[in-house]
Amino acid sequence: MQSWIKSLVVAACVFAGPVSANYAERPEVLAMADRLAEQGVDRDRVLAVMGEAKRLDSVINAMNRPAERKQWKDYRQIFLQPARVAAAVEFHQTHQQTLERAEAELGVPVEVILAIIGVETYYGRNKGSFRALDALATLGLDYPRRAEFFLGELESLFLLGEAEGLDPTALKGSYAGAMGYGQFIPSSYLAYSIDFDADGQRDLLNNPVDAIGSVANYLAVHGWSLDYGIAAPVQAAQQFVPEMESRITVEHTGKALTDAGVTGVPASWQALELDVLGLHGASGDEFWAVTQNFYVITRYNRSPLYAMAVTQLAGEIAEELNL
Ligand SMILES: [Ca+2]
Repeated sequence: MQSWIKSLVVAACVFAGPVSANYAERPEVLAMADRLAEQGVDRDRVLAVMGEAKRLDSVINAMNRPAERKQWKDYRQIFLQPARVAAAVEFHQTHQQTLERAEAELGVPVEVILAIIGVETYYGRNKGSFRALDALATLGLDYPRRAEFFLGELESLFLLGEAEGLDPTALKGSYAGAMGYGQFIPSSYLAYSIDFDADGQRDLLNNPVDAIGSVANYLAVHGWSLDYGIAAPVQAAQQFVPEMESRITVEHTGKALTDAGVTGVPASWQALELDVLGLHGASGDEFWAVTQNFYVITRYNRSPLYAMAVTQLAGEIAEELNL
């Protein structure tokens, strides 16, 4: 009798106890494996790979202290450095023809492509050393705040492996599962990467030609326009900034801003949809009129500080290269 009760208690602990350390046994993963099987990915292989996935506390710690929590005056110093501009010039020397082809075919300026790759990975120097599988499993299964998003990315990692013949256990990236020169998360890799050297594979991890084309394609698909710039400094615009260093929308015309007393809006931007971004700069608060192109950069990374770092790095690169 006693042993019968004991085994019942043991069984209850097994079923109601802490969630399994083996990711392959988690109900979310079993459901994911079912969904992937419907899309042609081998279910047993998915579960075998998930059995190898490791929870990484370093990934959770990194998620809890992103650089975007800095103010602009500190954030910009990370990216707006002469060494990064010099690295852009060097990358341009190697890939000038590809960059110019991307601008011609996809309509995104050379310096903007360079700035994105420079901010993301310092021209491939910091592509990330986490296994994407471990990072995405950790965030999808042990980081409740963003679990739904990252479980979706984990699923996309398997679809990517299937589509491109890549081994999901071999792909490396950032703590958030972003991969390659341009740091594409799996769903973006699937949706927006292109085979820019036409060798039959979309390789953003080791092929800078595909990476350049894919960064340009991402911005192009999200609405980049060569008809206007990105940002211009303005004055007397405080009333249009309800929150400093906050997300932007593009909903005021340049004319409306000008009519309301904002100065510095370029004459050619009067009919465009714009927003005003307020930043805590090194010399005090600064205000910028920003176009749809700025908004497009925030589709790459939601932070307006990120988008401004890309914008200003692009400006410095263009100056250095006489673009
Ligand atoms: Ca290729």
